[in-house]
Amino acid sequence: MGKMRTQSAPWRAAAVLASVLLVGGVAACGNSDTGGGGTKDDGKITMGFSQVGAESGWRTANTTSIKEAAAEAGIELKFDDAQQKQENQIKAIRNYIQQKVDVIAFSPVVESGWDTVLKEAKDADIPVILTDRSVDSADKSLYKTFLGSDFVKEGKLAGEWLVEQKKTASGPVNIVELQGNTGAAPANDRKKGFGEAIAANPNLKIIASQPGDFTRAGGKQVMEQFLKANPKIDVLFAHNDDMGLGALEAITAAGKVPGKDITIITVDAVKDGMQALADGKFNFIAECSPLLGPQLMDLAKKVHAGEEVPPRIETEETTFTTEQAKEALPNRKY
Ligand code: GZL
Repeated sequence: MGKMRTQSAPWRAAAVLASVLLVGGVAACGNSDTGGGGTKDDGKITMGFSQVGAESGWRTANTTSIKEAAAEAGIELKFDDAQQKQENQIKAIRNYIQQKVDVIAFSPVVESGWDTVLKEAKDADIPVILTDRSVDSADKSLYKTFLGSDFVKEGKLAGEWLVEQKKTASGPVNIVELQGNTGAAPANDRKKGFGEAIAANPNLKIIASQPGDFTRAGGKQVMEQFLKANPKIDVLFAHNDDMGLGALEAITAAGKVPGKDITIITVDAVKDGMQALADGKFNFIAECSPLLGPQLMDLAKKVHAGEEVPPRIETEETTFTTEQAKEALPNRKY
């Protein structure tokens, strides 16, 4: 500790004034966007949000919905894009805990490996809301609620449509499957729902299934491999539109007609996917709504106020055929 020097009266008054201003300044800074967090003096809620990434049209629409809804709700949003890496999400959540935000919300890129950081948020008395994707934590007290879709149902609807379409098939119907990123709830659950549904018709066989990471590039690359390795492919089931759109390029390059030589079923129903469906390049889409922002902000306010909320809130969704896509396209919000 440096030697403390006494000061004359005028200097001492100036030093006191300076220290008061400094403390006031730091306090003001502490509530700014750079840190400090917590409910702002004006009672504004601060939310820390960790997003999976920007891998698909669905994700882009989801991010837009969250940012617009936060602004609309007057919620201070701290937003992080994890580039599809769990370690980046864990880092972001720890930053939000340090900043003492009022609420943490995130879309877990994979189902497992969250208990430790969620326990840290719970110990810091910061409520957590899961949105879009869930986690496999046995301890349900680690988060307040889950807001999103029933991915098993989406896969089931896709499979049931195919069973109906192929009910008169006399021989094997070869299916290839483009999965979402390994370990992701939508990948695990869509695969489960689809597989259970097509079991109704033993002619329907999944001959190849690989992750395409929910991206167009991934869908194209894996579909190229499928086409090289399998001379007879009758159906593609892609866990999202973007992988299906990437696969279209590979199918066309292989001299096959998408939607005719190969039946294509996807999930999401984002605009580009709906256009492909309307054009007959896709044959069926199970919708998965990204427009979770307004509900998320309502939940954040309730959770912050200490109100009870349901443990799981599922979004309303439907399915589309080519004709239905033509009708729906003009009014699609995403
Ligand atoms: C589903 C969401 C999935 C979308 C993909 O809720 O997690 O991730 O289906 C997105 O398009 O990449």
